[in-house]
Amino acid sequence: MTIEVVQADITKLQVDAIVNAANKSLLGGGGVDGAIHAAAGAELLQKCKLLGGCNTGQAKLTKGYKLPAEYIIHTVGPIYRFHSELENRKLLADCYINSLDLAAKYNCHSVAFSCISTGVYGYPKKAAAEIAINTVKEWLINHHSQIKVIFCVFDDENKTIYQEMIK
Ligand code: AR6
Repeated sequence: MTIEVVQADITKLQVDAIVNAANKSLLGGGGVDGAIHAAAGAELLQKCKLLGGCNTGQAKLTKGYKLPAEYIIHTVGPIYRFHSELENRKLLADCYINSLDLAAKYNCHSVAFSCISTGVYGYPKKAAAEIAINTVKEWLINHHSQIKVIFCVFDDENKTIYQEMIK
């Protein structure tokens, strides 16, 4: 199993797929979503307009357009204050599961995840990292998968948390 932590701007990563922390409209926004739309170019938004949005916990795939990554997997994390603890955990885990299902379907060998819901959506970072790491590990084992997973951390707080937990 290959799991790595990399501190980077996810739009710069040369991987088969990057996972975007989108919102239900899939029409862009701030944070990592804004960075991805800016770097991928206007064609991404044109395509996203045809996708009909995406429910929380689900995922949809587009090409990477101007990005070095071949694909973008757009997933919608839970807005922390909107849900019970149990729902939050389930919805965030679903983001990782559904994204990996799509990555496998498109024969991706490497996938980089942003720290879904840990920015504007307010998910406590430690709790989110625990779910991200455990869900990914379990998925890789259950699917006997060789996909290389990169947790792309941006802020120093997530970097410290992930590096501690991955050890
Ligand atoms: N590369 C990698 N990670 C990044 C980058 C980047 N270029 N920029 C920010 N992050 P957020 P959310 C990290 O707020 O909480 C958007 O407006 C950031 O440090 O982007 O799921 C969407 O349209 C944080 O750890 O996503 C939605 O409306 C992580 O990305 C809403 O925000 C996620 O922070 C989604 O909120």
